[in-house]
Amino acid sequence: MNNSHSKLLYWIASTAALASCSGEDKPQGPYNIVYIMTDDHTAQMMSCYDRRYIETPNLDRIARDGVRFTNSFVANSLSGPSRACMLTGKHSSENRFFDNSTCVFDAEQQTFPKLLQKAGYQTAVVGKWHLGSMPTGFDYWEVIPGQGDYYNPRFITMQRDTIVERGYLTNIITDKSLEWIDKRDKERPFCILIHHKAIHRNWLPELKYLNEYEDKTFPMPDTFYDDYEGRPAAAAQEMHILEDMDIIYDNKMLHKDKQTMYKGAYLSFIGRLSPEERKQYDEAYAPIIEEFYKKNPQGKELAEWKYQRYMRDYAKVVKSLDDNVGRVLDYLKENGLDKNTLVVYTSDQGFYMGEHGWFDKRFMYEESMRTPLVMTLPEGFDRKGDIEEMVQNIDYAPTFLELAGVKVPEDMHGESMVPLLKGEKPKDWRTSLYYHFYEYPAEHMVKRHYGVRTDRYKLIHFYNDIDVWELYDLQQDPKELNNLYGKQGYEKITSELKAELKKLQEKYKDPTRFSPSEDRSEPR
Ligand code: SGN
Ligand code: CA
Repeated sequence: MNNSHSKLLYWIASTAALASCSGEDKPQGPYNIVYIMTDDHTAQMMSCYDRRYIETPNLDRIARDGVRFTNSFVANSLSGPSRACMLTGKHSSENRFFDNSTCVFDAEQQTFPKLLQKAGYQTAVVGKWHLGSMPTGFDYWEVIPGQGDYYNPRFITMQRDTIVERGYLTNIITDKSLEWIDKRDKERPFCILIHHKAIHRNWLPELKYLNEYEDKTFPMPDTFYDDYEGRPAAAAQEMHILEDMDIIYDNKMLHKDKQTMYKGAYLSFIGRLSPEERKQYDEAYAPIIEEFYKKNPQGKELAEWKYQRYMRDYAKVVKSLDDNVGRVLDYLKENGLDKNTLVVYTSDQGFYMGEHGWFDKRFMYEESMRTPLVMTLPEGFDRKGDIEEMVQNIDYAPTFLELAGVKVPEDMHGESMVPLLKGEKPKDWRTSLYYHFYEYPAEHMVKRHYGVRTDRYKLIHFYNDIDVWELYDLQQDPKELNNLYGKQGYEKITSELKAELKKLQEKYKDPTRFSPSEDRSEPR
């Protein structure tokens, strides 16, 4: 597209944005979009959502100055699928990216960055991509290969070169993002996706924070010793802190005489450090390693010890992330961009911080179906505080398009959140959410399942090599311990939820039906 053509389209887009937000002193476009997404950062580890564990002052700034969504969810709790939902505004059934292990994102399909670009926006993505194919729809991109590296990380450039940068990944992603914003064409609006690897496994901290949180003892979640009664799919997972967390790879208890499944991977990750950096790293963990092997805890004592180590390392990685979000907010303010920019902070899904005894995600249960979502709004959008309506990651695409004054394509599944940001209470806002997880058999062994969630109930069907339904009353049992499916008194609500589920599967063109024999959802 030549420059004058793109400027014309941009003018049309901004005029439409103004018209759609008409009224005195009401929002004035064009708006920039800064979308910050982390990996596996759960709301329990953000102080604006949960005061039990750590402080995240910069993330809290976003919520304090803007809005906090209290019911934000994903459609398929896994990295690639979540990213595909976000880019396309469609469920996995229609964007065809079902799981991390077998799918490649069809880069030819419609995405919101492509539509923004057509409307004259400058678009960029920096950081984790994780979709198999290379990014399309961006004027600039620089992404990490696969899951990437925390230390002295590799990046793939637009010229398809793999380069190595020195430093800690979270800082470098922010540096590159701010550099691009700084150098952009200041005549046109922009949209940047800042995609962090933090807080993904195996939680390797920035060297300056190696000793952070070492004197802190985190409270245990009440469901830590869950026995999974009445929930065979929950019992079958392999994401248990005591049983599945690797003492070397995850908990960093490196020992020359000890072998574990992931020891090699761990050595290659920390092998990226320079000799001086490695010395600093080893010195931080040495006394902990020594004490651990001397004490040699077992059973319950080992489970609780692993939990504390996990919480501390995760918290350290969040600390660098929080600093870097602060850098972005400061930059926008110092450059006068805070007034016309929507800043979004979210994660590709939630995560277990010991609830049910687990780490990882995948399940449709609350901790992993939920994802944090806070935003600061451009001037004129006076909404403040909590937004309680149920939103899902398929809603970002229509939201950003409406904000840019671009018509939302009819085949998108999501709903624009713009009315919510304007403070409206739309009467016809959705009352149920659809969810479908496919990656099985695979790492962590969470069985395939789909389901429906309303504000009060959740109905889940685990299928494939199992045929189990679960029903929860989220008001009576928010921790989802008591499976009510098939229990007397719940027949009516069960059939209502099944009817709703069927409706959603038809709406989102997901061919899965209720019995595994009729299951035609095989993605491959
Ligand atoms: C890696 C991790 C898993 C994690 C998946 C998916 N293992 O395979 O623990 O569930 O990523 O995570 S690791 O040994 O490589 O750390 S996702 O967020 O990218 O979907
Ligand atoms: Ca993730």
